[in-house]
Amino acid sequence: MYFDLGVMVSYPALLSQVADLLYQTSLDASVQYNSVCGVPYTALPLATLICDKHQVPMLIRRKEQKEYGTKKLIEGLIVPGDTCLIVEDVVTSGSSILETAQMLRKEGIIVSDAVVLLDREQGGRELLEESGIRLHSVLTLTKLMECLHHLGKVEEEMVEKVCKFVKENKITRSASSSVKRKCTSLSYSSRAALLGAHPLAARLLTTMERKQSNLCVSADVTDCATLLQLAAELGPSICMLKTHVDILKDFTLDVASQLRVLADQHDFMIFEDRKFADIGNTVKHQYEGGLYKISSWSDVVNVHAVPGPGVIQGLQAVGQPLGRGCLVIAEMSSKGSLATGDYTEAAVRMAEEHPGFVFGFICGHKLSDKPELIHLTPGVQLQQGGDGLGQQYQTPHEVIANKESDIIIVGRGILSSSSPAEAAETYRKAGWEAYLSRINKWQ
Ligand code: 5BU
Repeated sequence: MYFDLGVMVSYPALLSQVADLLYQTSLDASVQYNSVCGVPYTALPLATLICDKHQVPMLIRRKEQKEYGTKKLIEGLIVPGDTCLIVEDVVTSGSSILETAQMLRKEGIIVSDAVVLLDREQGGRELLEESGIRLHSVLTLTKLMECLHHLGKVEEEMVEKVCKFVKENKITRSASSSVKRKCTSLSYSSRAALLGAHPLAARLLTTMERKQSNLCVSADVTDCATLLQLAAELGPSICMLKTHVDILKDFTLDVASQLRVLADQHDFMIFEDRKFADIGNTVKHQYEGGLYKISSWSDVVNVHAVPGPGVIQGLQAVGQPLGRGCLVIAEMSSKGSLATGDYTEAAVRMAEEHPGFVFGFICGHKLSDKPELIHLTPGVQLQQGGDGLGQQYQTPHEVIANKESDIIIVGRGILSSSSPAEAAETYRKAGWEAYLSRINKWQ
């Protein structure tokens, strides 16, 4: 069974009508995007027509890398953090859309939706969904056959034959995607029990399941009394409290001890968001000494990958004997972040190579198929948007259910509420429901 949709380019009026239908389908699904990219080649003119008619910027995916000049695989203005809608003519397994999405994602572009003229209903929709891409189709094969039959163009017998063929020829998942499916559907508690899980990750995952919380509150306040009050009030709702100790105007080690007591009492981890980014020897001092003595009270710290593995090894020398853990910043939530593509991939490798100390990532979406690693995502609020200074927000559902991260990090979404405790409960429930919908998807 083959659909030769390439022939559409010879019928300009038809091509233009198809472009309109694709655009309308994305509107009906309320898809938001900043650019459009057609899967080469048939969908290229369709994307061009949509972009021209509706004045949307276009991105072009090259099929072959240029051998001279920029060697770029994506042409057009790339703005990391922007969202791109993929356009395609026909979908069978979804692999061409996925390839295009991977190339765009490598550049830091968000891809969450694709629109297609014809869905052959052979498993592409489900496979794309596993990779966080919703498929919107103008037509499904069943609908097409119904129409053709209704118009007297095909016999009943042919309709049945086609439907039978589709049913019997669903695309089977590749080994790698079944691993992905498996680890996406694992519960926090079953991941805690995995061999190779860092003891701190195992403790955290167990706490998350027990408290039904994948919420980390970012306690970005400037005085210690407010910090301690927040820790006491929000303690029951959170699995982790994130601090920026250097914005506190009255920090003392006694405050750190009081915070530690609250953390133990309410069973949450303390995460000092220090973002170490120097050579191993310097970060060792910054972690252990100075005014803050971070290693003495914080369960978790994080590092930028930019200095190379030495930054982890320096911290590990101090933190591992104390049972502490570390997160590698593989992506950032801020607009224009340079932590994308090859950098992100190298950061993931660096994390995976230090299992004795690193137990996860700061990132925008799931990056590793190792279920013992934990993904934490900042830039979360109940409404999408930004803060005017580069911060970009995704919703808890988007982060946990669609992007398959594990923990939402929420600051102002909770702190600027008149009742932070109530707001924290709202976020806890939203994060937990998103987690349940993710793991139940495959049951
Ligand atoms: P917000 O109020 O929810 O926007 O606060 C987010 C917090 O997460 C804030 O403390 C940031 O320093 C921190 N953060 C972030 O927003 N984005 C990142 O990529 C990283 C940390 Br890493």
